[in-house]
Amino acid sequence: MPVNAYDALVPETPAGRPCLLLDGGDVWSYADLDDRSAALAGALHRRGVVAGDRVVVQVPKSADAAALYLACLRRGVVPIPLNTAYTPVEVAGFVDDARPALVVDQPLLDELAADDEPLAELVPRAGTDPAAMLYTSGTTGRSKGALLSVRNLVSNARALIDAWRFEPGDVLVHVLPTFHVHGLFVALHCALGVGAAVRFHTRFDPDAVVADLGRSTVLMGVPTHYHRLLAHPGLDAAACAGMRLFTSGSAPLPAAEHEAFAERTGHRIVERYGMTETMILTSNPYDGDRVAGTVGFPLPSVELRVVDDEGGRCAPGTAGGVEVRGPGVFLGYWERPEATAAAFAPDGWFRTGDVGHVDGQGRLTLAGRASDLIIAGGYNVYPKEVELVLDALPEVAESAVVGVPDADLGEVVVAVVVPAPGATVEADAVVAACGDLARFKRPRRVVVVDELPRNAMGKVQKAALRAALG
Ligand code: MCA
Ligand code: AMP
Repeated sequence: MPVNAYDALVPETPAGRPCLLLDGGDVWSYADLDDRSAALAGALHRRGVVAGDRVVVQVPKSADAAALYLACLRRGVVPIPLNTAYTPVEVAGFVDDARPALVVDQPLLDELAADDEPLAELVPRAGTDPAAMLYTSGTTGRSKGALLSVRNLVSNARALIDAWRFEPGDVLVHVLPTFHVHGLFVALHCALGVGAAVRFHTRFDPDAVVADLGRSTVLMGVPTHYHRLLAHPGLDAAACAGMRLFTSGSAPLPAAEHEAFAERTGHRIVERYGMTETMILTSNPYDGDRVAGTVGFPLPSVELRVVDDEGGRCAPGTAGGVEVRGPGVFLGYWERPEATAAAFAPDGWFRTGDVGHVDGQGRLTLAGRASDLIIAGGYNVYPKEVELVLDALPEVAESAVVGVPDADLGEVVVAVVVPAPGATVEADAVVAACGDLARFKRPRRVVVVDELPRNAMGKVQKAALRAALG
């Protein structure tokens, strides 16, 4: 049955109801957001962008940026939001790969938003049509466009609104970037889907967030946010008086921080687990025990299994690869049939690349990842991408990039480098050589060694490096 994602995700809401409460004090009502997204829909149309076209968007978080996302949904256009930290070289790579009809930066967004011929029509799409494309490296190193369908977005929004009891009276503190599933879909869809208000912070400022908690009901964050809030002297039960829900995800929330937060505020954070390719998969319960260090139960429509290396099911308590099925699982990687095929088991289950175990009740605990992906502050860094840059330096014989535990960011990027014969490696030069990579990917520390630890097969032992550096 034809459906329009905007129509399905942002149901009719009393026009004057506040929607986006902005940093500077401005308020956009639901009618304002509807009008601006219709204006941007008109602007896209007049630039010849049609349903199914891809549009790359790299703009700072703003109300206009949110309206542009919704404008794309209205037109059936596939937005490709990019991290604002990506360098021009990285962006050029994505544009090359995606062949978008339009690349929107801030000047172009300003121009589009000034266009004043709204187009209110909502273009019908099939549930299986792509609604958005997000670059992610999945379980391997190379960035791929994950195609998420209209059904992926809509079904996950409904599941989360239900699981987390969203209602029109909610006020969501939105501190996440709007170029990832977490901030763009999970947070926005839950709030807009019920006509709730969104305190739209353009950056994460602990002072501003603590000040908002007294007049809000929900906060969604990554563990780094909670770590920084715990360092704020103003965080206590009184500051959270109106709050009903805190959620965490994108990276593991240390159990000690979950407990510390409960002690300080009286709130147990609901930790949940998801992935770009699958949307949100599991959540600790709204009612019932929220167990620190676990990511809870599969959402009602999600099937989850833990398998060993041969694909056999693991018994409860035994760790293995986490595989899933359900309406949130993506369509596949843009123009990468082999990578798409490799991401699924022969019987169609999606291989998350995460390692974990379930208990007798079906509650999932993650134990790590099968790959050596680094997650720093909720941003993914693929060691290979950084190693390729370092290995190209004349003074470097070889390198290994690992994630080393860090209280604030969870992990930080550390480069271990073996100098070429007779050469000297300067840490600053190594970091400077990464200038075409986004800053969050650049090594925070460079360690020079004579040789890398290897196993009998000659493979670099990253676990040994992490243990030695942690
Ligand atoms: C900023 N910097 C970082 C990171 N963020 N370095 C490493 N890792 C990071 N994540 C660096 C900047 O390059 C800069 O370095 C310095 O920190 C300060 O920059 P600033 O922008 O002020 O940073 P911040 O505001 O303190 O940012 C920290 C942050 C941010 C708020 C935690 O990283 C963030 O918003 N993370 C959330 C990511 C997220 O939403 N992930 C969801 C994806 P220099 O000083 O050298 O210039 S996962 C997902 O969507 C799935 C579905 C899921 O499960 O949710
Ligand atoms: P991304 O590919 O950016 O969507 O990141 C998804 C990955 O983040 C997952 O495959 C997990 O490894 C990790 N992740 C998300 N939520 C959690 C969580 N609550 N605990 C541990 N890891 C998580």
